[in-house]
Amino acid sequence: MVVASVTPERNERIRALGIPVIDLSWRREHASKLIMRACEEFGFFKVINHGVPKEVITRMEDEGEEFFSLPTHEKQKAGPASPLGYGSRNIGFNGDSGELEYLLLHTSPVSISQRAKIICRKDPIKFSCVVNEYVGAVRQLACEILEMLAEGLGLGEKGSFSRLIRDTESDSLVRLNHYPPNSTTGGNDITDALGRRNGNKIKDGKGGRIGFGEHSDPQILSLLRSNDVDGLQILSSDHHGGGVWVPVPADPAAFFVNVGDALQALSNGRFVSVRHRAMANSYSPRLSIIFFGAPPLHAWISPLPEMITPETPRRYKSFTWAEYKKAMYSLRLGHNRLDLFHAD
Ligand code: GA4
Repeated sequence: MVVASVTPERNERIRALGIPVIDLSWRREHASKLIMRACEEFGFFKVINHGVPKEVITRMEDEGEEFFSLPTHEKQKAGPASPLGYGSRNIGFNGDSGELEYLLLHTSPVSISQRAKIICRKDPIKFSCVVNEYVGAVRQLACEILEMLAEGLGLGEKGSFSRLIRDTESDSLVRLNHYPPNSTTGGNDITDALGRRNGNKIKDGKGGRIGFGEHSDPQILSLLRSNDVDGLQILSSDHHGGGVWVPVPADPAAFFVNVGDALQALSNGRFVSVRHRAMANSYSPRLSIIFFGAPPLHAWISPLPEMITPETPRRYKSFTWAEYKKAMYSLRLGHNRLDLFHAD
């Protein structure tokens, strides 16, 4: 397995200094330099003063909370996720599962308004407006970050990455994940909010329960925001070539940004797609909302010519986003799928 730019130093730094925090009100060149560094070293950082209005976030969170508080039979009308719609425990199509329920939506306004009729019978128009507004604001933030990365790389075209997710045919998704608190009752005959029977949980080897298993995001850039409940962890390498899970403390006022597989390929491995997971929390419900910025299905993902040099020869083949999606849906969640696209 080839792990791009993963060094012991990277792990040391993240443990000593914590998760990189970028304040978008800083001078652009300064913020841009730090974003570049975070994407090269960890593929992960946190942004504050990001410009997404608080009310836009609150309205989206309220819609999510309202949906997940519906009776199970009502939520199930919006499922099963195939892959879009309401899902409970099952992730993808190859036997992965987690301790969560979720709503997975395509971000095209047409798709949102069609889904809204099933997800929110009470007021589908309001639901569509809230989701469109959230997606618009977060997509804009993602584009700004991608433009800073293009500038940082010295690319002639600052829209080299962002144009892919600004495209009206972009295959971007938005996901609402609800991790209910675990039943605190002992014994094996208790069924909790997800219909789980005690004893049937995936553990991390240290007694922690995994809510959503280890994986990298396939898209270009993901922007995650959660309520004040911890759970997110990112994988960082240790001195022995193994991995160390670094917990990411919740911060409802921030967005957590991670590089996806497609950006690793476009940057010829300069930016790294971070592996991450979510732990299940025993005490409080966790609600996270993730925007996955993706290219159109027909778009070619190919290392940018500027990124191919005698010192850094081409690392990935060219592939379309549709081809990559086909591969990802045929594989397990934790698969290092980008390895299948290495240049010979
Ligand atoms: C991981 C990132 C996103 O949540 C997601 C997931 C998708 C799904 O839940 O349908 C996948 C997973 C994710 C990667 C491998 C495949 C597809 C589940 C799975 C086992 C929506 C995405 O785009 O890829």
